[in-house]
Amino acid sequence: MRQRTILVTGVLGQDGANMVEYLLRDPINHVYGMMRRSANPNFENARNFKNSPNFEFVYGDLTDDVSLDKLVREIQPEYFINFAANSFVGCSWDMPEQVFDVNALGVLRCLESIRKFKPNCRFYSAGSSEEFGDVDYSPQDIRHPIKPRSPYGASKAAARHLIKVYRDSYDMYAVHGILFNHEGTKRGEEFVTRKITKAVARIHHAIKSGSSFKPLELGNIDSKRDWSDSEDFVKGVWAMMNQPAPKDYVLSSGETHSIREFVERAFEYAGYVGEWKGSGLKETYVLSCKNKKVTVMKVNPDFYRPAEVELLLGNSIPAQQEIGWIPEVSFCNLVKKMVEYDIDDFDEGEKAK
Ligand code: NDP
Ligand code: GDR
Repeated sequence: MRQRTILVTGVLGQDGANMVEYLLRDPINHVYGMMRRSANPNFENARNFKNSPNFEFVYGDLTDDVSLDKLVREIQPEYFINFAANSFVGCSWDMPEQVFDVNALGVLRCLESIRKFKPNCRFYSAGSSEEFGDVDYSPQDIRHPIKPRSPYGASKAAARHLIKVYRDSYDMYAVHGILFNHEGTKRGEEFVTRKITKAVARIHHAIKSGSSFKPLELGNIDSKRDWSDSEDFVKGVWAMMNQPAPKDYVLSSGETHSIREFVERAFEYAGYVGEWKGSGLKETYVLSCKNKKVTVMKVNPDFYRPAEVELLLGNSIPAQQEIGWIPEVSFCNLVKKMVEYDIDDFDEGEKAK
């Protein structure tokens, strides 16, 4: 059987791993998963595919054009899906140069490797709703002005311009999907959704065993995000890569919810009813539990950002109508799935966190 060769970067991260799992459902696909060299790589997200005969790990780094040239020259991929990035907005003020090097120049390096060694390879660039920043209108669509609020958002905006330039200049099939927040059971623990569901699991197990626990600490609980499931989104990314001609789309759920609401739903799915007490920096979330009031969340200003994106709400109707992408997992089902997974998966070593 003829095989289709696909290079996926960021393969140990959330989207890269979900994309590989999705692609390997079709035996025509042979997937090379690029990882960067690390002293202690975490293969947790790759456990379902790392031994698949249609999958191979390869080393590469978006900051190293030699490695990218070598991979594209030798593998000759038909598709190059770039999920690798420094993806944490919160730390992008602390290391703006590194974020730009990986997220913007990294995309340039990928485009150059493709231009030189496999010009008909289809390329995906992982754009972000953070490019919209301080938004002008809701819901945000593909025509919304680019107004980033963080070095991360600015780096993704730069990548978006590069994609357009390479598409126009070299007739390359390159797309820059504008994806709103997407989560799941492979989500990194520094992102707010997973931080909450991991804490809910930890607190739930402590309450059950009658032991003490530290409350969850969060920053701005009033910002609003348009959250979806990463497993839904990788299908939309693949659809974007398989159009007759390259065109960028927004993927989003079309609903927006505050962090505060995510906290409420997460404790609710663990079986608790809570209430908000106090305000501002003194605000807490308190559960009624075994006839006692227990504080399970408090505000910590250390988690505030120098500039915040207050509201994101995306319009993915064009993607649904034109490339047939259908989101399947609702906000409530996403929260429920993450909470149940983290409660079941809870390991005693996490008690200390
Ligand atoms: P993750 O942070 O989970 O994964 C990013 C991956 O990139 C990690 O595996 C990381 O490797 C790898 N990486 C980082 N730097 C480099 C480098 N210099 N060279 C090679 N690999 C590198 O992100 P997600 O899976 O959530 O996101 C995928 C992409 O989509 C990212 O580009 C992100 O910015 C973008 N995006 C994500 C959204 C979301 O809500 N999830 C929304 C919109 C855009 P390591 O494991 O070694 O750290
Ligand atoms: P975001 O995701 O910045 O939207 O970027 P994150 O989960 O980090 O923050 C979402 C919102 O929650 C607020 N918040 C906190 N965030 C974190 N991480 N930790 C906290 O303790 C906390 N308390 C409140 C934040 O201020 C923010 O308003 C994600 C990433 O996946 C990007 O790579 C991607 O491009 C965008 O989504 C779309």
